[in-house]
Amino acid sequence: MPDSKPLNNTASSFPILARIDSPADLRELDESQLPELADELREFLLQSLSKTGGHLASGLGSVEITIALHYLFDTPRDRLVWDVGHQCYPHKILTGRREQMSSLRQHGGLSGFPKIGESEYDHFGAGHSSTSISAALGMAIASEAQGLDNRTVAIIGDGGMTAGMAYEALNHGGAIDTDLLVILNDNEMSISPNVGSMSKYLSSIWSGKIYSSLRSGSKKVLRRIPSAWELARRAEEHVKGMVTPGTLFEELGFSYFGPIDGHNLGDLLGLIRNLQHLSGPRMLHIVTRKGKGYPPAEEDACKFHGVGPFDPETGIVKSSGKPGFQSYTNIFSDWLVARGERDDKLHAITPAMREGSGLVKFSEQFPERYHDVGIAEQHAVTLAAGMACEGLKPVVAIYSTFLQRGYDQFLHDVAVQGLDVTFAVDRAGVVGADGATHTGNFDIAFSRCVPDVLLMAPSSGDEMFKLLNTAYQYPGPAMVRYPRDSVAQPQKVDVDNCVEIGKAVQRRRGKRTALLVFGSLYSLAEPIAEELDLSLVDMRFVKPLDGDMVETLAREHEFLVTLEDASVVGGAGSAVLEYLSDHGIGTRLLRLGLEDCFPSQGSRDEVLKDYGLDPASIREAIVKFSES
Ligand SMILES: Cc1ncc(C[n+]2csc(CCOP(=O)(O)OP(=O)(O)O)c2C)c(N)n1
Repeated sequence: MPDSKPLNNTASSFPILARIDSPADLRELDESQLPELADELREFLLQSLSKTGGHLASGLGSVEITIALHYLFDTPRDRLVWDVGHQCYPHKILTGRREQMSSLRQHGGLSGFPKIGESEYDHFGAGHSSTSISAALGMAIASEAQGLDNRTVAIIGDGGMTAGMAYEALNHGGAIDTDLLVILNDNEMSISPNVGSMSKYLSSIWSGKIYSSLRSGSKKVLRRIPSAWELARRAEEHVKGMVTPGTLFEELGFSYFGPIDGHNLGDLLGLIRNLQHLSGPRMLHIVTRKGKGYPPAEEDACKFHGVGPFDPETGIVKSSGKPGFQSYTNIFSDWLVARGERDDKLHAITPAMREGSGLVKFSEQFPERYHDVGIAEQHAVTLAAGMACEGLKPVVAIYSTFLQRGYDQFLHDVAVQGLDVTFAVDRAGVVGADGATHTGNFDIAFSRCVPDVLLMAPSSGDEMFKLLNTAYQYPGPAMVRYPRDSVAQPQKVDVDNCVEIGKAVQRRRGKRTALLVFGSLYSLAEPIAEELDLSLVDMRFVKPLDGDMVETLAREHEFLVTLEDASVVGGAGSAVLEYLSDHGIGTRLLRLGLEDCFPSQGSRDEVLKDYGLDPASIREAIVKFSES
């Protein structure tokens, strides 16, 4: 664990919270003490995250439901499955990890998500959204099959409910009688305001527009299950008429309760207690406020969805940018707007990542050509395929890790049909604090086996423009992958210049050893090449690989070294190795990249160092290899 100081959590600062080292301690409290505990938990979370950074707004919004669930359920025997997991910090604090919160998301510290190996209370790991109902249903079926009587609860947000997977699970769960409680935590926000007709439907239930018209209809549905009807009647009395049936979920086979105020502990406890007497698939819809209790986060929940360290008094986030440097994301953002100005066929698509993917400017300037499809990567990719069929020029801006969700769509809908879709693949390689679930180290391996795809990795900001132009003008599927990192600010936005497809550039001539760099680690490679007198090549393309260049380098050098910010298993270095082997070339090759692993968490530099991708380790590995 890192040597970071725990927050001052003495009894005087947090008198109730300081006594809770496990949910068993929480259950000792009198119900009347819980609102006070909620206040302390919120304050603790705020103070703690102001130092470490992290997902603040979602946790603030889920304080009461977390307390209620641990108070009423027999955790860890009963299972809680958090969707995405970014809202689980209150859960971490109440389950014995309060003192470790100062290490949250730090190198060697607590994960920012639930993690099975971290605690017996983390029943299912997450990071990607909309898995909770499936996982919880699986656990519930397993419990039933083994004759156990423990209970399972999935907690999912309205953002999480925009993904198809959630409906696949509801469709299955609603058709079998397995005992499962789904808590739908609805705050009308994904990272940015939630989108789509389901979001509108949920809001319309809450705003009461369909309250009265549904009331009689759903009573009919519930009457078919006498215990449910009786429960609904009692629960309804208990929460003073705040329970409104929701037909859509009932049609899917779930007994639906809500919506109720998810910050009112009395209502939550009353209703959940009653729901515990029911069996079968049930859904409780609670309405919460993202950022609850901290005005800066309530006003700008998007900014406080995931933040760096900030001043808790003012809400001002500490700046982390390096002067003269620009993030690859911003470079893409500038390119997209400039290219969009030129070409009204350009449509930009994001699966719920407007801010992270650098689409804010484009969305403001070209709202009619901007499509936030919700957390729906599969749909995003096939939507682009459809647009391309009809002559549009779609650009899918997607994180490497989330492209994994859209892989079949990329392969089957786009690539097989050779459709003209540009993929701007952000967060490719080491991502830093989000850790293993978000790492983008697999995209090269899973994309380069797909025929006729262009796969490129820029070595600088200026190169990024050229490779984006090349991808955009290529009349088939093309990907540009770039990391969560900054590079020297390019001179000006370039929407014209392309590079020759499949051609690398030799930037330095040296002796004995040639260093072949795929992508952003180029900036680390340059001084090493100078110092060790290496030949240095900016490979630009993983696919098609510049075979002529590889052959020439192999002929002229004793050793080849490849360098990439991606898994070495199936990575760009593997492509070079295959080429050498296929052509009977025996030159020795060292492949540097992420080893066969799920990378650790920490700052990008710390994680790169863990895998020998910091300048000193790269240098040492090359020296050792060239001497062997
Ligand atoms: C498959 C996938 N795509 C995108 C994301 C990025 N992401 C993390 S949280 C989030 C919004 C989740 O909204 P919601 O479920 O409503 O939770 P809230 O933050 O509002 O509490 C998104 C899009 C993700 N984690 N997983």
